[in-house]
Amino acid sequence: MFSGNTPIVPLAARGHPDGAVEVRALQRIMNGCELCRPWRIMIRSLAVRSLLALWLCAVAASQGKAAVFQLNSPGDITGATNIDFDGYSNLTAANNLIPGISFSRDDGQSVFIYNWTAIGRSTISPDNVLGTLAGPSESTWSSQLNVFLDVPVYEFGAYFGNDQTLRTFPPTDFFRMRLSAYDPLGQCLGSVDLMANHNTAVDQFIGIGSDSPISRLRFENLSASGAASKYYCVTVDNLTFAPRNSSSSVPEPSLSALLGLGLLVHVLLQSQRVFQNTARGSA
Ligand SMILES: [Ca+2]
Ligand SMILES: [Ca+2]
Repeated sequence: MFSGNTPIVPLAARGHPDGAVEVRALQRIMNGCELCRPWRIMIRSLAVRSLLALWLCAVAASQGKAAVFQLNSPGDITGATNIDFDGYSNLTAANNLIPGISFSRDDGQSVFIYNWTAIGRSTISPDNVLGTLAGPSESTWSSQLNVFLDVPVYEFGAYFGNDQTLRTFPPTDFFRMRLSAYDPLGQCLGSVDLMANHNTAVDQFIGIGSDSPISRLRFENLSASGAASKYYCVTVDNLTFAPRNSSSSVPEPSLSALLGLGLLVHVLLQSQRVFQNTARGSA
C-alpha cells in the first residue's frame, strides 16, 4: 500500500524479480513510439515550413510599404539642390524651363514664374516665385501643382505662400497645404500637411522624405474640410531636394529577423535530414 507521498520506484531499480518483465514492457512501448517517429518528424517539418512561409510573408509585407516622414526645414535636407526661380523675367513659362525638373497644372495650362516682390509681396528668396496663377493666356488659376523629377530623390520640400484670407472668400478656403510624393511607377507613397499662416508671404516650409524613391510630387491647397481650395493658386519658392542621406536609409532586415530566418532554415534542414535518415532506416 502506498499513499500519494510514496515515491514510485521501478521494480528493476529495486532488484525485484519482475524487473526484467517491466523493462521489456517499456521497450515495447518505446518501439511502438519509434514507429510513429517518421510521422512526428513529418508533421514537425510541415509546421516549420508553414512558419517559414508566414515569416517570409510578414517580412515582405512589412518591407513592401514605404514610409514617409515630414521635414520641417531645408536644414533637414543635406546635400540638397535648390531652385529659387530668381533671375528670370516675370511670366516666364516654367513647365520645361529647368533641366531635370518640370511642372504642370491639372488643367494643362502653363505654370509661370512671377515677380512676387514687384507686387509688394515677400518671399524667402526675392524676387521670383513659381505659381499657378492666371497668365497672359490663362483665364484662371489652379489650386494644384505637379512636379516631375528626371532623377528620383528621397527628400523634397519648398516654401509656400499666397495663403492670406480675403473678405470676399470663405476664411477656411485655403486652410492647409498638402504635399504628396509618388514613386517612379506613379504610386502614392504618402503625404504631409501643414496649416497655413494666412498671409501673402511665401514663408512656410513643407517637406516630405521617403525610404522609397520619389519621382513626382503634388502640392494641393486644401480647405479646412480637406476639399480643394477654390480661390487660391499654389505659390512656391526655393524648391529643395536631395538624393538619399542618413535620415532616409533604405529599410533593411533587422538582426532579429535575420536570426529568426537562420533559425527556421536550420530547423527545417535538420528535420528534413532526420526524416530522410529515419525513412531509409524504416525501409
Ligand atoms: Ca525666389
Ligand atoms: Ca504665408
